[in-house]
Amino acid sequence: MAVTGDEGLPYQASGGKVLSFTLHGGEPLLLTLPIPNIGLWEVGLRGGSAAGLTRKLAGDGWVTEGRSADSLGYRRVGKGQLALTFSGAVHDAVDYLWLREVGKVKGAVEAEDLKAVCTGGQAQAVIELPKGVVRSPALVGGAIPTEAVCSGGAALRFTPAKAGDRCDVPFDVKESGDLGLTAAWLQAADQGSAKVLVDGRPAGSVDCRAEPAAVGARYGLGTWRLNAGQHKLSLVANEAKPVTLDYLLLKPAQRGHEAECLIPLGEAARTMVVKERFGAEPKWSGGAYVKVTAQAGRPVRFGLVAPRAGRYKARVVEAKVPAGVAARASIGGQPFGTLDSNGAGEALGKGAEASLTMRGGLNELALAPQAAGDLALDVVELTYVGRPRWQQAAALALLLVLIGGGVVALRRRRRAS
Ligand SMILES: [Ca+2]
Repeated sequence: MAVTGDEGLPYQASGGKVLSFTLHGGEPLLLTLPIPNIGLWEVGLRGGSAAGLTRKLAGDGWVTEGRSADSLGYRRVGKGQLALTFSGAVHDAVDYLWLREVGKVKGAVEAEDLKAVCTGGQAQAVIELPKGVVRSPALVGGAIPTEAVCSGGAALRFTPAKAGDRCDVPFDVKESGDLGLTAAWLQAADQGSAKVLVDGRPAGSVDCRAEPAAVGARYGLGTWRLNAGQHKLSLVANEAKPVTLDYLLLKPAQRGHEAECLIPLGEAARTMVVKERFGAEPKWSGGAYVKVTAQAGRPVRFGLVAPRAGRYKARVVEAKVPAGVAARASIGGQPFGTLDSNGAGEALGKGAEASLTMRGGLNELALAPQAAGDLALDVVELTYVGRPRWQQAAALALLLVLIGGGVVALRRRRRAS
């Protein structure tokens, strides 16, 4: 092994020098790469590609294939060192090695770091992804990784033994308030479906069966009023097949229920795309809008979480998109007017307003398209107005009974005196 010039090489070496080595099939050549912090790293090199030469990285298994010809792939590694070995019976040279950290999704609560507790089945952190995994088209734009890797290089896989098995995943909320929750999932042919609960309350369900295998799909779990402290996301298996959670996002609700935090119901998730703002697009509420490709006569449904039962003033704001169509909107079966998603380009919608009654927890927002095309939603604003009318009537009746009782008692006392 020696540092030599690049005269005998078909390329010009960086700095004009390379590490040349000759192996005789015995002890491998070991190079140690310094890793500054835990995370997902892509490792690559120039050179060391002669036929008959085997390159091997120590540590956990491959996450996925590398992006380019000189990339060896991705490894999730801790602080310390990563060993790269060359073996075979061959003469070759290495020009340089490179390390690149693959970013986590900004603000993500990595599922693999959460302490899941299962009732039936098991949960474990996984780093291996299915062969041929792609980046899901369900989330585009914004500051998201474009590579087909999990955020943080790992995910939490819940493998139920049977339908009904449950996995509780605790997560922390730092400040009390209304929080929009979303979760990213691994999708593959061997994945299953599960009901989702937030602190034991229904938050829809996910179906992670898909081909080809994909990472990056992120779906809403609702906007919830949560106090600071520990909360619980629960997965209840619909079948004996795994579901794999990549990360959670907790986003303070500034304006209302962001469309990307609404819970897709029924078929809505199949064609749903979250479009995050990353440049000169209109200023979507919360930085994103949601688009679903609808078929004529087939309503698109979302779950909308009301913090308590009562009367609300609600405003549903659509987004305008080129292939957009108009749809009749309703919440809990109460008509809401028409929203038109059609625009010359991407644009902010005007919205429609209505007063209505909602139950506490999950309510259904339905959009019935007037033709086949795209339905796009930006945000739903909910303002609590008061108790439901039946509760008001009951309170009034109770008050009248109390007053009546009081009057009777007063008269009796007067007669007695
Ligand atoms: Ca993750």
